[in-house]
Amino acid sequence: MPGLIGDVDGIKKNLLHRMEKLYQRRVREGQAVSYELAEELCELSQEAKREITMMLDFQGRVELVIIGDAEDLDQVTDIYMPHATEGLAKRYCIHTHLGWKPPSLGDQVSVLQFHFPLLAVLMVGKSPKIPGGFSSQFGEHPRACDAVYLLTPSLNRLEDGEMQRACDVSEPMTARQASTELLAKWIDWSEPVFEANRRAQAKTGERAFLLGLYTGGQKAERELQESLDELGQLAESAGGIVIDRAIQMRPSPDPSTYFGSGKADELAFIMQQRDIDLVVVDDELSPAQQRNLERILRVKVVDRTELILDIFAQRAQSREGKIQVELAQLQYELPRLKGRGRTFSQQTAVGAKGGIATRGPGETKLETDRRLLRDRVSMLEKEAQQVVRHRQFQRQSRKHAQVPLIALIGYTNAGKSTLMKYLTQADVLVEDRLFATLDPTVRKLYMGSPVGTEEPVDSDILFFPNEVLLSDTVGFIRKLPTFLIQAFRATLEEAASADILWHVWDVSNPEREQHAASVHEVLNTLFEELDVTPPPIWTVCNKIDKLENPAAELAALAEDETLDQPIFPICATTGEGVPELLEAARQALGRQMSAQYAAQYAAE
Ligand SMILES: Nc1nc2c(ncn2[C@@H]2O[C@H](COP(=O)(O)OP(=O)(O)OP(=O)(O)O)[C@@H](O)[C@H]2O)c(=O)[nH]1
Ligand SMILES: [Mg+2]
Repeated sequence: MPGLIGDVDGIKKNLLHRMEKLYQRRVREGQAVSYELAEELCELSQEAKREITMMLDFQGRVELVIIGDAEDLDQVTDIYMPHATEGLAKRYCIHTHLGWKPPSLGDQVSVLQFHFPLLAVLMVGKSPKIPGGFSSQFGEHPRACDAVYLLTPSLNRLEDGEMQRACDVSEPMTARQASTELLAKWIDWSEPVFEANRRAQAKTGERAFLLGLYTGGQKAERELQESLDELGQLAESAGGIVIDRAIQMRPSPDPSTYFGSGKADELAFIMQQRDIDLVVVDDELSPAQQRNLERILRVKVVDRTELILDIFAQRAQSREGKIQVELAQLQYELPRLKGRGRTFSQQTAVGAKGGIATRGPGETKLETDRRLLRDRVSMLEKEAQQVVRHRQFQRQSRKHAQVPLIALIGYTNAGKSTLMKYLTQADVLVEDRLFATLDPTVRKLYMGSPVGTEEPVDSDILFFPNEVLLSDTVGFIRKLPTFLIQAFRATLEEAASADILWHVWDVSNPEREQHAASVHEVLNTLFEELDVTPPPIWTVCNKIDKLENPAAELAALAEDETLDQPIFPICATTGEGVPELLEAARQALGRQMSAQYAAQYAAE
């Protein structure tokens, strides 16, 4: 027996004693509310001027008594979650409302959130409209408990066949009437309500809801929608199922809750209604914003960064990749460690397997203190430095052996790995999802004889490279947080040291300009940090097979002065345009190597 929980300050001793005795009460098995218990609860509430919440098991035993405003029942979850496998299910709740307040949307959210088959709201006070009291209408003597509402879960079928959960609120009834209601009826009904969506779904995965903030302007709205589309792809890449999205209008983010708490209850209700497991916010949240939003929305909240990190954690295979991802995750988690207990009833349904944003450094991170994590960070940093050194060494031997490097870079899903595969038959992963590639791959590419074209060879070129190395790495995305760029430094440094960068660009994507801008932004940050002269960047316009009007669009691209020159239209799946790209690389590298050779020769 946990004792009384909540705000008991200033309550008189004899009242406290009576409250403690509530634990000895029992509601007859099968009955929802007993008249005597309802009366006692209302009397105590009225005298102590506190709301009382009571949790009972299905046999009618009192499990928990909470004193004070338990609006979001936070404490209840904290107490139950550690040892209740199915959360608060298999319990129901009786709750008093002071000041003749009818059930709120928050009460309805609780029914759905905690899987209560029933929540009884007892009105405390006197009805201002009915002289003599509410019960008197029914020929009863009005006493402390004068009106009871029963809240129960129910289901609606939407047009597309999806089941949507709802909460039915009964007409008010007297305590005597409520005592004739059978709990069993609600228990039998509630299970299907909570299970409906999951069983109806062929696919399994966490149900994600996207939230974006609209700050104004027409362009901003389009960008927001595009960014949300991409966020949806990210959520799906992480293994989630996107259920819906919502946009909040605000001139600027609220510093403590990001979205502002005005519509909180409404949103919290939608989350329960649609059986949402996690809310994904299209921006970077501060640790406090994230915590507050989780409290308000009552579901797990992750931001864009966390989602990206989660995908990275799933994909990283190589030692290097794993070190970089863990480092990034720890750096993200460190400021968020304090007070972030993720205890949502729904999470436990999938939690065993580890849901989105629960993978990675592991559950132990919550128990481990910051100091240990800092130690881990510095250890990983050392390892990462070793990777950097190892890479530097490799680079030197490559330079020494005069094997040039071409690095593929570009937005995620642009087709980098497809091109790599086409050119080298490398067994690399090609997938229509964001961040398919995470671990860097380097393959040899033989450049033996001119391929395809018959262009006149420059007299400056003394020889051509026999082979080059081609590297494929992690793709970029908009709003890529700088600490992630830093964590992936070893990989990106490799690209920065290349002799040519092929910026693979999906020209069939309507957001291609935004994509190119994001790629340039990441590259600029990188070059600035490394303080190196950027290698020449070529624009490789991929997926030309998907263009509706290739001739006109390619002509326009060729004229576009904002693009890095030269420009090569290609189709990485069929190889169209690839010979021209290769031949140009062969010549450029031949010219570069010949010049180096000549300079060296002159010096000697
Ligand atoms: N139609 C068409 N599809 C392509 C072409 N090139 C690549 N794709 C497809 O685009 C998707 C992404 O290709 P990937 O090669 O995995 O892209 P990536 O740039 O390596 O992406 P990340 O590894 O996620 O950064 C795959 O479904 C490819 O089959 C192309 O020229 N035409
Ligand atoms: Mg790839």
